[in-house]
Amino acid sequence: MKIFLLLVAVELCWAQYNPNVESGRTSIVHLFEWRWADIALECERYLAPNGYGGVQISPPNENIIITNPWRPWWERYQPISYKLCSRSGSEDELRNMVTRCNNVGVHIYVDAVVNHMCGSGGGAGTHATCGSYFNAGTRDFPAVPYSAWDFNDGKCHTGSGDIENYGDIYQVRNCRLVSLLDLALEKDYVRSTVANYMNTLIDMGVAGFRLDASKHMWPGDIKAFLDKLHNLNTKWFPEGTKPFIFQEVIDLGGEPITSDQYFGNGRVTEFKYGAKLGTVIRKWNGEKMSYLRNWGEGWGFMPSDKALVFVDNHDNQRGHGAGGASILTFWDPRLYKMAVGFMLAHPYGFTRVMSSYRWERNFVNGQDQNDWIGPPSNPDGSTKSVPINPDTTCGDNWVCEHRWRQIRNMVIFRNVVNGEPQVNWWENGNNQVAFGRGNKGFIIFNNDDWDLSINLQTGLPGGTYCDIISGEKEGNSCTGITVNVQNDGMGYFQIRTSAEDPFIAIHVNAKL
Ligand code: AAO
Repeated sequence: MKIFLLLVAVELCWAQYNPNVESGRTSIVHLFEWRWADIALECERYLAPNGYGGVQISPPNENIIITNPWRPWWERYQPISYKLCSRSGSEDELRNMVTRCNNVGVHIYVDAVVNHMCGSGGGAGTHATCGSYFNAGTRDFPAVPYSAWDFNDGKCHTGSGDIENYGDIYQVRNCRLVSLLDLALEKDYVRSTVANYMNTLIDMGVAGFRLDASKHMWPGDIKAFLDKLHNLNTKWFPEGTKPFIFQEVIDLGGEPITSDQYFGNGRVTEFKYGAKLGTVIRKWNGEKMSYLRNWGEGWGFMPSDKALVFVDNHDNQRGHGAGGASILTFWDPRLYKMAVGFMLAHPYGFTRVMSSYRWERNFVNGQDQNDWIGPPSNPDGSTKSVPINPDTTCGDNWVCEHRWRQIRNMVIFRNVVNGEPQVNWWENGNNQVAFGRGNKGFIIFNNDDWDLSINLQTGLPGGTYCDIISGEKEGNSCTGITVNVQNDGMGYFQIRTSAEDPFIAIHVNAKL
């Protein structure tokens, strides 16, 4: 009986909070707007060999086609049905990708848009990615099917029918987010329909879900459809495994809806993480890296085992969502690599790496007029595939941050130090900091405007290590900086302000 209760407790503790990555893997990457065929290849040729645990994919279900502006990325956040054809590919291509990725130990996490359907001004017709008919004006989505009964219109009491005040929890959850038709998730029919959609994906082999716009759904409604979900496909997961759930709730403080209201359902996105880390690394508001000593819960973040963390996401890298100007992205590569490096070295949270495409920005009064631009595409609107250059970077404006040596090697670092405590913190009172992870890895940053040269306790066994930021271990030599650690664990580090990347990281698997 005792053992049984213990097992139940373990199950309750882990269940939907467990990312379901293969043992030894600790991060996922958001391959924003990638085609399923490209993701399948990427799992096999790059993600598996480099220790990535999974991929967050763009919404796979049918969405509205918007042509003014031309095929914006955000049309995929306007569902028309739960049929599985999208700009990323067909249902067959989706299934093929899930199978091939799972077969190499890389799992798939679906961005589930279930709070709403398309915008109220979406019109009527068959301008949708599987060609299904719909009428936004009459709330008719026969391909699901949903009808006017299945929406919240009657429950919202704002003049516009849209959310007008984030201080009012009833508006936020019963009214339309930017005019998107709000589903009545208190209805069992809607809950079951959403659960059926998610179960189709679970049966296909996906490992979990990002729940889009969770702030706009009542936590109890989310729980009701989660309770209807199947366990994961036993072809790839142990019997009785629940899907990993992470809910998109933007909580930067100052609103009545808070992240902790959602902990019962699964993990929650910690938006404070990227907003604060960006401020620190940019040295805005008098922030310095030394203050990162108690990074994590000490900064008022949610408990580590509830947090999904990231430096930037597909919204705030282009001024949507929240976080503001401090958010670091690939547009500031030197600072960005430091931020991602810090995130991947630090034990807090479950980490997600962003992988983006470049677009032509056009700032007017600080606002990017081109924040809508969709993925690299052909004139007919189809998304371009991701070409790989001889030097392993990506072409055609796919940024592929996850292939940047510094980021990829830090994903491996995190796997190597997994489970080790943070130790040997050092700081200079400004922007030079260092810390270790048990006796497995050590990282040091110089974000000050003067050179750093110092002997520090690394906690590592004596030997010669390859810095995995300036290079890596290749055969029996280092392609970048070499670090000597004495038998007492002391190591000498030098980082000039002129360094391409002002940080150094070493771990036991990159020892000569
Ligand atoms: C598009 C058009 C709209 C049009 C609509 C319907 O842009 O003009 O009305 O179609 O025709 C994405 C795009 C939207 C797009 C939508 C549908 O971002 O532009 O609308 O697809 O195509 C809120 C939500 C959050 C949401 C975020 C964008 O809470 O869930 O807005 N993110 C997800 C997705 C996102 C997607 C959707 C949801 C919809 O990741 O890609 O939208 O499926 C406050 C609130 C936040 C709120 C923000 C932004 O944030 O707290 O909850 O996020 O405002 O409205 C400070 C505050 C901070 C505040 C922030 C911004 O930082 O501290 O709390 O300022 O004011």
